[in-house]
Amino acid sequence: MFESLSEKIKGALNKIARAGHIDKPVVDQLIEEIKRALLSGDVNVALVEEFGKNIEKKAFEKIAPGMTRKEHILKLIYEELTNIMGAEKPVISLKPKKILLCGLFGSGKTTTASRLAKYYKKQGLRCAVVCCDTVRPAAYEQLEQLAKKVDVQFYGEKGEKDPAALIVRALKKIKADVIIVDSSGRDALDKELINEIASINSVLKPDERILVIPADIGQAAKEQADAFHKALDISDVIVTKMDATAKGGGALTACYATGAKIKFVTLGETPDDMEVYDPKKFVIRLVGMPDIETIVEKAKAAGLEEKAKKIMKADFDLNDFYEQMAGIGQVGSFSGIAGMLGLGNKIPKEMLDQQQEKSKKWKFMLDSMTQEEKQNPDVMEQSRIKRIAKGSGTSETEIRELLSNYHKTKKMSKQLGLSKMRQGDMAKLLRRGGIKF
Ligand SMILES: Nc1nc2c(ncn2[C@@H]2O[C@H](COP(=O)(O)OP(=O)(O)OP(=O)(O)O)[C@@H](O)[C@H]2O)c(=O)[nH]1
Ligand SMILES: [Mg+2]
Repeated sequence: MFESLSEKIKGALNKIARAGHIDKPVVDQLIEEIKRALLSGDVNVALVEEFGKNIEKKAFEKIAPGMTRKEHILKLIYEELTNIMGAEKPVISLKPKKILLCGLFGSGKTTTASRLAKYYKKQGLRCAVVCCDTVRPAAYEQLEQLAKKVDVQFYGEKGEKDPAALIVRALKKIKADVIIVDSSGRDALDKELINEIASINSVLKPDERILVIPADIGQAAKEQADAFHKALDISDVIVTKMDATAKGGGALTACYATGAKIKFVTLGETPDDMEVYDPKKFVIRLVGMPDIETIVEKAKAAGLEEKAKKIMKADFDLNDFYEQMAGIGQVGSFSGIAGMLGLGNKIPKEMLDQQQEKSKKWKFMLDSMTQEEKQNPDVMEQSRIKRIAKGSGTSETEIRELLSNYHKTKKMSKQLGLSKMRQGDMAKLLRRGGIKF
C-alpha cells in the first residue's frame, strides 16, 4: 500500500532512531526528508510546509519527564501526520438507509456498491444493490454478478434508459435495510451527469450521497470533491485504489482539506478490500511503528505526573486548581492524578458528582477574574470579590467558598507532599480539611 511513501518516511525515522544525539541539524534533516516523502506522495505543498513548521516549532520544547527527546519527536510526527490525514475515525451508522454512489468513469462505484453491501450485511443488515447505470451496457451484468458473489439482493432493468423511473419501481419492489444505488459515470462532472444524479436524488431521497474518488488522482481529488459537493451536496467520500498508487496520501489529505468526510478506503479489487478509514491506524502503518501509540500514552501519563508533582509541591494557582477540580471524575485529569498516587477510587462518587456541578459555576467566576487575580489569589479583597460576583452572576459567598477551597487544597497539598501517603489518606484528608464538595 503506497509503499514508496511509507518506505521513505520509515527510512527517515530509522535514521533518527539510530542517531546518538538529537540536535537541531538532525531534526532539520528529518523534517526535510519527511517533507520530501510527503511531496512525492502528492501531498499539497502548503500542508507539507505547515507540517514541517509545526514539528520545527515543537521539537525542542520542554519534554515531559520520563520521555526521551526521540520519543517526543516521534510523537510529534505521529500527531501532525494524523492531523493532516483526517484526525478522527468516522462513525458508521447502522440504521436502515438508502445510499447513492456517484463519481466519474471507472472510479470504482460498482465494485464499491458490492463492498458496502458486504460490509453492512456482515453487521447483520439486509442489503440490496440497484443498478441505476443506464448508460454503460455491461453495467447490469457486472453488478448482478457482484451481488451474487456477496449474496445480496439485486435490482436492475435491462434496457431502461430513465434512471428516475427505474428507482421508483425499485423502491416498491425491494425489501431491505440498506439500499445501495450504483449510478453511471462520466468523463467529467458535466451538466448531463449533474442532471442525472439530481433526478435520481429527487426520487430516491438518499440518506447518504457518497462520492467515489480514485486515489491515483492524488491532490486533484480536492477539485473533484469540491465540484461534486457544490453540485450535489455530497455527504461522504470513499477513496478507492489506495493499493495501486503512490499518491494515496495526496488524495486523502486533499479530500480531508475540503471538509469531506472520508468514510472508507478500498485497497484492492475484491469485495473484501475495503476498510473504515481510520487516520490513526493509517498513520501507524505509514510510519511503520505499531508501538507509536504506546509512546503517545506514555507522554500523556508523563503529563499527568507533572501535574501531580505540581499539586504535591502545592505549586498551583487558581487556573490549575480549576483545571484539576473541573476535571474530577474525568479520565486523565484529577482522578488520573489521584490514580497515580494510588488513591484513584478512594474519592467518593457523590463528591465527584457534586464537584462537576460546582465547577460549572467556578468557570464563570474564573472568566470574570483578571490574570493577576487568577495567578495570585492573595490579592483578592472585598471590592474585587464584589466585582467578580457581579460579572459572573454568582454570589460573594460562593466566591469566598472557591477561594477557601483553593487555600485549603493548597495547604493540604503541602501535607501531601511532605508525608508519604497511604491508600485512602487522600479522601480522609479531603474530609478532615473541611473541603466542601
Ligand atoms: N487495484 C484496485 N482496483 C480497483 C479498486 N476498486 C476498483 N478497482 C478496479 O477499477 C475498475 C473500475 O471499477 P468499477 O467499480 O467498475 O468502477 P465504476 O466507477 O463503476 O466505473 P464506471 O461504471 O465505468 O463509471 C475495475 O477494474 C475494478 O476492479 C481498488 O481499490 N484497487
Ligand atoms: Mg460502474
